[in-house]
Amino acid sequence: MIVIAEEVQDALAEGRAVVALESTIIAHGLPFPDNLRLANELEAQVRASGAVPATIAILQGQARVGLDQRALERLVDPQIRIAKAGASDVPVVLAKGLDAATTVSATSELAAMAGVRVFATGGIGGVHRGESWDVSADLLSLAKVPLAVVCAGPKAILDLPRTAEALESLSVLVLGYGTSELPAFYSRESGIMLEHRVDDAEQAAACLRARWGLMKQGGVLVVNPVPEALALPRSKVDHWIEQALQAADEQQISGKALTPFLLQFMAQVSGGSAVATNCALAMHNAKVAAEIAKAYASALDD
Ligand code: PSU
Ligand code: MN
Repeated sequence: MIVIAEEVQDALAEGRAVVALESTIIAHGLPFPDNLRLANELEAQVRASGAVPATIAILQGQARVGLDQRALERLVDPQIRIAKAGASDVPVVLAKGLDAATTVSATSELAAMAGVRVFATGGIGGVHRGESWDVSADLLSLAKVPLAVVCAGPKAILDLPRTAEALESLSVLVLGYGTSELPAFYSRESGIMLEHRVDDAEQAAACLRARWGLMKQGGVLVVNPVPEALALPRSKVDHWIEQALQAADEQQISGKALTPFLLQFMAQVSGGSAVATNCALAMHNAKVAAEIAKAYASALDD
């Protein structure tokens, strides 16, 4: 039920750097055709940075680790309207022979199963705002799976203070990458200070080795702020998020549909600048993830 692309298999067998990429950001997080372009550019970025990309999705009941162009095109095909699978949905999608884009939680668990140690995405899910108790399974997978997830922080549409507390309770190691503050996805600042900071890929890789080699602990969240040039001002973002949350409330959007709805609303209300920023931060994360994967792989050689 799991198929690892040959190129990915070879890299893993030879101990070379591999970076997992998720498919929900492609299928549900961004409009067409920006999504397909980003899917290709993320893979190219990982390659240019010296690692092998492994985009993960479930197609016809097979968990695929490493996708070809046809598979990427299937993910974004508006006619298909592919499902969104979190970790707990994966067995059903496999058993029924269905297609699904995988979220951070599902991607993490499949990546780890294949032997991949580093994963790049845009922003992780977390604790939603309000009193709904909508908490992303991303947090639980992070706690459980020995994988480094490189992101630009939890998505700004979330309750960031509660998400930061939940990460701490779950014993997820959060490493600021060149920052001492939790980045807020579209913006570089959140006002939430971090306990731990690293300033390069070698330092990050050393933390991974200590966490997994010695301590046998779970996931690491590497938070990498969006590049300055494309960061959006927090006051603007907050204003758009309030409008997005109000629209979701009026239209009674909840559960799985909520995150895609909010992101789509942000894309529209920002006149596309939220999409440009989302793509830029994901590209930056792919680069940093490849550097960390290389540092981790070469340290294992020593
Ligand atoms: N990061 C992005 N865009 C996205 C997502 C992350 O830049 O669309 C997706 C990820 O797949 C993440 C999911 O796992 O949103 C969270 O959804 P939920 O809140 O329903 O768990
Ligand atoms: Mn949810």
